[in-house]
Amino acid sequence: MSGKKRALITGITGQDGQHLSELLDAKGYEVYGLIRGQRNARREAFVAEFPFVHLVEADLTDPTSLLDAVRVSEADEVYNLGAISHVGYSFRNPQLTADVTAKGVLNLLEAVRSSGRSDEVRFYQASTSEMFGGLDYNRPGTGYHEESLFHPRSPYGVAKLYAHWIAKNYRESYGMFVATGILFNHEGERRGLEFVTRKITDGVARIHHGLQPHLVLGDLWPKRDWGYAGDYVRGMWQMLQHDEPDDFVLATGETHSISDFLTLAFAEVGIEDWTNYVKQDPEFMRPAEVDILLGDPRKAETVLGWKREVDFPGLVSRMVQHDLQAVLAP
Ligand code: NAP
Ligand code: G4F
Repeated sequence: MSGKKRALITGITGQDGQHLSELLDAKGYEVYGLIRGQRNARREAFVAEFPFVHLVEADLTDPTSLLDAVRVSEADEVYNLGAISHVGYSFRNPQLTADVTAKGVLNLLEAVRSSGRSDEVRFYQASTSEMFGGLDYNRPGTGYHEESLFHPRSPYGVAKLYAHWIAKNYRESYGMFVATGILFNHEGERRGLEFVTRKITDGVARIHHGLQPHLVLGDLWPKRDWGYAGDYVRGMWQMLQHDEPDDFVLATGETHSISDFLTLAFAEVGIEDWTNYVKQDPEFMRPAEVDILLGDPRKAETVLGWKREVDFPGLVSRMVQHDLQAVLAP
């Protein structure tokens, strides 16, 4: 075996998994990625773009496959990014969300524990600002921090809260190195088209090229603390290099509405008044909404030295510029 550090990433085909694979490869890691299902187009595309990743077939709902993945990879660091991660979808499929996003974490922690290597493995759990819920009573003026009260507002948020606490429980019960990153929304050119930012930048690019007449969205007033995914995966890695396992918020400390995002995105293609290009449909509204998310990243900045580099206008601009090319690709 080479002297390289070894990492196992679940959710490797997702936005963060792609950024993290690149980061760890650049740092000289041997990267293993958990991939589910049979051969399909997404897998082929992933292999073409990330040939350095060793793929291991497994599923977060299948404990035996996870034990195999931990054993085969002999990972020093396990990053659990796999999840049903779409909040709207979680209302339509709450049981699957619980199986994957909540119990899947327990399955993976147990796989590490029973592999006999739990003393050597550092584990990252992808926790989320959705656990806070964005309500008036629990929202500090300076933004949510690691000790803020939780009040999840979706089956996804509730599943992630279980995942967060079972991860902390394995740290406290078994002395495992388990860090949780409470990450606020992070976006970029690899964001799935089902999330609002990428739906907007893809739509703006299509409208600009005459490929689509308008965008259909849900509520436009909710506010999010939006950062760039590349900055956030750096923070995940920093959490696992720290002396002690701990919980860290990653956020920008700014919050903007979907309308603000629309204004900057349309301005990028010279459209000042976007109202005629955006329609609303209840299909994209949720039974319970998270009104406003604002994070306080001071602990990560002070303890880890983490700092985000891309600001809000920079994020919108890079996504629109990317999609202006991407929508024309064959
Ligand atoms: P994403 O793009 O939706 O990717 C989700 C990944 O999970 C995909 O690779 C998917 O694989 C995998 N997955 C789904 N079901 C699975 C199963 N049963 N077994 C194994 N893998 C499964 O998510 P992301 O934006 O990269 O986010 C990464 C993690 O951070 C997620 O846990 C998310 O909940 C959390 N998070 C994200 C944000 C954010 O703003 N992006 C903020 C806070 C927390 P397939 O390709 O096979 O579907
Ligand atoms: O882009 P979204 O779907 O992201 P959301 O719900 O904030 O969740 C994302 O961030 C979380 C961190 O806080 C992650 F944990 C989670 O995994 C995911 O990555 O929706 C953002 C906002 C919501 O208020 C939604 O109601 O945009 C609103 N929205 C309005 N129209 C829409 C749409 N969202 C989507 N996906 N599609 C719409 O057409």
